[in-house]
Amino acid sequence: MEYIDPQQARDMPGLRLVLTAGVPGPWSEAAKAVFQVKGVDFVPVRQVGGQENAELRAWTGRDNAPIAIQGDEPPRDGWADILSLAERLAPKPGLVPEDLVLRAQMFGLAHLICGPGGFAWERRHQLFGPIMAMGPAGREAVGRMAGKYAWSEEASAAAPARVAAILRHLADQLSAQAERGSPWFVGDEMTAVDLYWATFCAMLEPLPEEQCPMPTMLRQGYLLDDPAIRSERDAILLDHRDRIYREVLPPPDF
Ligand SMILES: N[C@@H](CCC(=O)N[C@@H](CS)C(=O)NCC(=O)O)C(=O)O
Repeated sequence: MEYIDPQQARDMPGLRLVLTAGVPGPWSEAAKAVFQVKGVDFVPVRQVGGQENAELRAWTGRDNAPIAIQGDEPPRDGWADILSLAERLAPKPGLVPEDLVLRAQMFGLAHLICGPGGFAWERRHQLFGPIMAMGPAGREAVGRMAGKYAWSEEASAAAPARVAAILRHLADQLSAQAERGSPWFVGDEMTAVDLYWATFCAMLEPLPEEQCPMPTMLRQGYLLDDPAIRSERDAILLDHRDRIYREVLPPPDF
């Protein structure tokens, strides 16, 4: 992916998408996926994970990723706001169900994957635990992010049980759907939550190295290898991710 700097992107027209450069960050990959599926072009803008990102902050008032900036509109940095923007820019294919029961279900599941207290949020709390415990070197590496995302030792200790519960709920949902003959998380068509799971599944088990080369340290950190959390039920979650990357999404490019 060819990134441009915030300073340069600021005055460009159209959609600019700020992404964490050099890592397949699930939130960034998810935002990209939504626009890619809809065929909406964007200018990729560089965010450097865990750093100050002063130029970005001067432009958008934010320093993390993803952020979608359409023309002169206010920057959007939440997954749901980014999805709404994508739906407006390209209504087809729709990724948000018309049916209200399905829509509520879709946003609920997406929140369990992407939102505060969700799968990736809790995985991040878990992942930062041993790094913060390393002392000054660890704090140097992730201290800024730990502060930004409300990490604490308590949050880190509570995370495994929360991660496990969410994974079981997502697996239950896919199993129930399979029983009623649908290969999607909700209803009978692909929605945003299918893309979110495909991209966020990296924090359960990254895609194989051939498909998604990434630094070994990051791969080890993303992999959830706690036997108390892993379960044979993960297979349905991994299969779903694999199918989305086989049939819908290009391999991550970061
Ligand atoms: N606000 C986003 C969440 C974004 C987020 O958590 N971004 C993290 C991904 S680890 C990030 O940018 N981390 C790098 C940093 O903060 O520098 C949403 O609700 O969709």
